[in-house]
Amino acid sequence: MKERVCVVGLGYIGLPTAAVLAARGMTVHGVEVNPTVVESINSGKAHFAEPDLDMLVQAGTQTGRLTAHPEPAPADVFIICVPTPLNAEHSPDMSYVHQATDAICPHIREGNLVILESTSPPGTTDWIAGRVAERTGLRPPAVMFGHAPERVLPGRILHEVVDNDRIVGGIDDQSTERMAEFYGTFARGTIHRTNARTAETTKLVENAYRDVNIAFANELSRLTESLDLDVWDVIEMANRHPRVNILSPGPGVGGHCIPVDPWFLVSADPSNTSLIQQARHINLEKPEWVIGRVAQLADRFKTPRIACLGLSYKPDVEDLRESASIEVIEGLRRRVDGEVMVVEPNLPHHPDYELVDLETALRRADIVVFLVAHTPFKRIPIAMLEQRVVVDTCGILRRRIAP
Ligand code: SAJ
Repeated sequence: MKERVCVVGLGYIGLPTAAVLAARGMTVHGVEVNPTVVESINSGKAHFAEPDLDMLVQAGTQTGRLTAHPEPAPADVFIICVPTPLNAEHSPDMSYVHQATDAICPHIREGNLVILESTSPPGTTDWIAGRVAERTGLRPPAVMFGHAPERVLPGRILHEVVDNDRIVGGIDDQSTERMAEFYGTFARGTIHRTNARTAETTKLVENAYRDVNIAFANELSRLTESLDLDVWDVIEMANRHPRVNILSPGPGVGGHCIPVDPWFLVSADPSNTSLIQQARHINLEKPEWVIGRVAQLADRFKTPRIACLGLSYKPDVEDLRESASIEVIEGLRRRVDGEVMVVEPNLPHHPDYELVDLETALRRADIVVFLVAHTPFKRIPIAMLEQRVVVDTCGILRRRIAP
């Protein structure tokens, strides 16, 4: 018999997961606190852009296997996919996980599996099991609990939900086995079994690893500037070594995960995370450094016209979460007495910025600042950049493709 699944939180992870499970024939009861999102999903539309998601949501709602509601319902498997943001002190705000746990408690029955997919500090799955026991009287092994971190890349979510390797960590062996069986019904990647605390920590470590490595590249971009060298040349040459693989510098680190998750490790053990903390600071300072450089170049012009190319947090997506480009653009608007034009080919419009089309911006600009390596920017003919001061924070000139 196909499982009944209750997915709590229909955001960037919950909705694609719910839609994939429905496509596999499961009955999915999605839970979302935002009524507009509930309405949108029930009418067959995703509330954010992600390749192929609309199609899958529409198919799920048409077959009746995917429905969205304000409240949870009884199910065989509960999946918690709610946000775990940072609070002002850089420690995790677990209030949504706590609310989601309390909301599912009245529906939990013996034999159920409760999965936490939200990125969480070590020990959260144990906390959920404790809370459920307190509220329902049901203790493991009567109910099973585990963490399965999501590791999908925005822009490729539907592929990666299915194709990525999965880590499943239960609070006991029975929970781990049950999770492996559940993920095995729709995941094509290898399923790696571990315990809940290891799974929770692994996810944080993956994103901290990326942050530390990007910080290294960002530090190199400043170092090479002061040595009057091209950072892209240095990285390209160094990466010819068989055991060196340096990432790319940029205007800063954006998105909802990499700038956030390392703090969860720092908050779990501040005294043993000095490298992780330093990397965070290096990446956080990068937009200000870019602003300073552009402002210095702008001094040459009476009323400088600056074209900022790219607003999203990474290439070829419309996602603006924690975008370093926005920080740079805001800083330039404050610092430079001139015109700051914003180009973002992935968005039709933006509430705060009047978007300028690429050609107009290039024609008008004295200074061109590449902030995101979007594909259309890689096609800009070099002749269109002549006579302009170019600040290339993301290596566009390196990554050019023939128009
Ligand atoms: N960036 C650089 N230089 C690089 C690579 C990235 O500056 O060489 C910047 C990007 O421009 C962007 C930020 O880092 O601003 C993050 O982009 P990303 O593409 O590296 O990662 P995300 O945030 O889109 O997704 C990450 C992924 N984690 C890892 O690759 C370890 C994804 O697999 C996770 O599922 C996701 O975080 C998440 O939800 O945690």
